[in-house]
Amino acid sequence: LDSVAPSLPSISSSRRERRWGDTTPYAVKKKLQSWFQLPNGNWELGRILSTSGTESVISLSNDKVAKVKTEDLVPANPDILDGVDDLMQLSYLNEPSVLYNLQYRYNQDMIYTKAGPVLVAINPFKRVSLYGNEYIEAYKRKAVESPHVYAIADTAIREMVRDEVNQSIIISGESGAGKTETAKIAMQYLAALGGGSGIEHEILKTNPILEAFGNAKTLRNDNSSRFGKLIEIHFSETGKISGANIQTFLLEKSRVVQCTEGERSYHIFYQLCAGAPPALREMLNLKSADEYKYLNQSNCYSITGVNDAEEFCVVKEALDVVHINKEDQQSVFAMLAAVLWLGNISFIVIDNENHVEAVEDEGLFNVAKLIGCGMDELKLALSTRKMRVGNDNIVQKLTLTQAIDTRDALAKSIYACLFEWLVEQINKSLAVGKRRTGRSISILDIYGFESFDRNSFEQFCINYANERLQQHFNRHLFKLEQEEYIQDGIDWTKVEFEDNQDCLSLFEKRPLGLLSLLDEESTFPNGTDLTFANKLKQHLSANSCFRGERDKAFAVSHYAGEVMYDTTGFLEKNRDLLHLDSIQLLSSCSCHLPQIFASSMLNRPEKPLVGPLYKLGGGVDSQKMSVATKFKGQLFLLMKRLENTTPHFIRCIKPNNLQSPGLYEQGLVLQQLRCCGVLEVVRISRSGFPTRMSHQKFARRYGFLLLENVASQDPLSVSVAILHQFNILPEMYQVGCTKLFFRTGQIGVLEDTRNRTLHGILRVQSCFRGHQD
Ligand code: AOV
Ligand code: MG
Repeated sequence: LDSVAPSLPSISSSRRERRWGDTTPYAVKKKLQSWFQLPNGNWELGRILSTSGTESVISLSNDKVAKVKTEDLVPANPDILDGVDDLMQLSYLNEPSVLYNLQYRYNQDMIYTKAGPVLVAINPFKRVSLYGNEYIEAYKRKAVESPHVYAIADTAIREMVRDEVNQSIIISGESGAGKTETAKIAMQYLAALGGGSGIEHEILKTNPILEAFGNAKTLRNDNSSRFGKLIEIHFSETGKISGANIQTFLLEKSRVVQCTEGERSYHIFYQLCAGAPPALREMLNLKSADEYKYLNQSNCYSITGVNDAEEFCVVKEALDVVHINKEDQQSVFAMLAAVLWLGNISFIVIDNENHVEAVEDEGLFNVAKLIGCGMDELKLALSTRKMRVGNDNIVQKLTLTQAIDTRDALAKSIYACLFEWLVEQINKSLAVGKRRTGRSISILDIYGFESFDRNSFEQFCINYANERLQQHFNRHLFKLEQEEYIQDGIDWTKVEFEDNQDCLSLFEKRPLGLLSLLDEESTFPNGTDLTFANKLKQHLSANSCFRGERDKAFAVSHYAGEVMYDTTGFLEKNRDLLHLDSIQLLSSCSCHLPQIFASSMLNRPEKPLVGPLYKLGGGVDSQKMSVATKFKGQLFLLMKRLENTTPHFIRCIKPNNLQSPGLYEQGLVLQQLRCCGVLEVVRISRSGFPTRMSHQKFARRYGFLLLENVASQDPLSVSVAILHQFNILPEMYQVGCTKLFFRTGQIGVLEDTRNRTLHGILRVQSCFRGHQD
């Protein structure tokens, strides 16, 4: 005890939050390795030198020793378990052991680790040599066993064929954790194994296109997806890819006109400005990115390591591959240029009531030319609004704010329609042939959980989507699994998990939930962001997931942490109005894309047609669905679709916030592991009974191995007789009313015996036949 370094304080138990410490009593023995937490929160490995009463003395790697409370020590695993490829194999399952194991592997570029049924992927932020044809071949031949996205994709294919059930690969994680890259790696494998028809090349080329139009640099991720995506890849009965279909969710369109300092708008704008060849430049009257207001407001033009001009060529080639012809490509680029030029249109005040008119400058001229309308019509559509008052049509002049909003709404709509149109063209090209095909594998990659200093409507929607996805994950890995045990009456102590139902209810409850209240306030003519915020505080303050904040702000306790939202702009973004004047302008254009956009807006009931101002078709208000409600509907359908598939979960983890390689921040990793429930999944899988078989099937499959004749007995008795004969340890299985439940690996033992016996029987039979001949 004399040698205790006085500089090291003893560590109190209050600081240590051991949310899922191992329940096995930990006999503190001399020489055992043990974890203890440093004041900075990191864990350090020590060896126990002595224990007296409630205190222990441990030696650290740097030859120092420390006195700590014995109860603060957390058992460490023996060295031979260093870097196991499935966390289930750890003898001691506790937070520091899991963190250490993942870090041990990460330091050797082994970024994938299994956590029971879930694949954990830690973003390397650098090229790792784990991909390509050789690896694909190896996983296909099952020559390698280490956890990998390829192995997940391989399992999905096998289970699709074996069980004739559609599969899904569901990728989640925070912004910048690596979901989109992981989705591409999975697609690569599916394309390699199911390739042959040529359609796989098209499928892979959708990635650069959708990333160019739907990804942008944010403060969290240089290539952040600003839309959600589900790609469903169809396979024929012979296991070949026969087509695909892409569904996208809620593109963040505000980014087109508004962008935070240090972030960028969509990649395609910068690519076009940097990479358009001279003829195209001339036709679009294209300038450099910094001359466009929509792009120069955030003061960020380039991304380290990315050449926008080169990317532009990649995108053009990809557009060729998915059969978007040159003429359509030109129209696409013209629409992009029109959006950029729209941002440069300015207004001047024309009377003493602050009404404005668009200035006849380069901006106005170029937009009119690019969308194919007259300058006068464009000017009118941006500075006035037609209204119906009683039986009269009147024209109202707009103020500066109204005019700017109208201009920006037009730019956002053109861009969002362009995105949808592109996805539609891609889907036509990827369409599954006439012959009905077998099955599909869907890959889900949505925008990850986001928490910035300032969070708006976009983060509100993105985080809501993540909350839904988290519930799907929970349902499959905890709820359904445990319900099955309980339903079948087996002995089972429930494993607790963080249920996020309360937070989802906060969003979805009617009439007093975030979404309903938002919609209600959005339809009130006098509703403002402030009245909305006040209403939330009035009705939701009792909810434990909700906290009213100063002014127009409120906070939500998400599964991944608390996020503070600023309601500024919520109502307008939720209403997403595009005035009829703008739609009419687009439909009168001579270019075909604006016409298509206009008709898509007019034909869909949920599209921008309201406004308390418009009465259409016999005076009935055409009610437009709000953005939030539409999104909620999409998410429900998505969940329903996923429910009908066998899910394979991949959890991406971001090891640091600097997007830099080799940096593993324990606290950050731990927080992600905790909030997504990875640790509980391991716990359930380890103590659970992942293999199950009905008594009938079990009796049929193994009954013949019995020494005594059991033909007359019921399946349950046969099953029990088999278990006894083979001395399967009682703790390795559970007998339910309808099924048998086994721990991992147990069924393999029986299968081996079965195979050996079958081979034996066959050999005996063939010998016997040989004698007869
Ligand atoms: P995300 O999809 O999860 O974020 P990404 O897939 O875009 O994250 O990954 C962010 C960046 O991390 C990529 O651009 C790569 O630089 C790097 N990265 C990720 N995975 C790998 C990998 N396996 N190998 C090498 N680098 C990788 V967001 O879309 O923001 O939620 O909305
Ligand atoms: Mg992404």
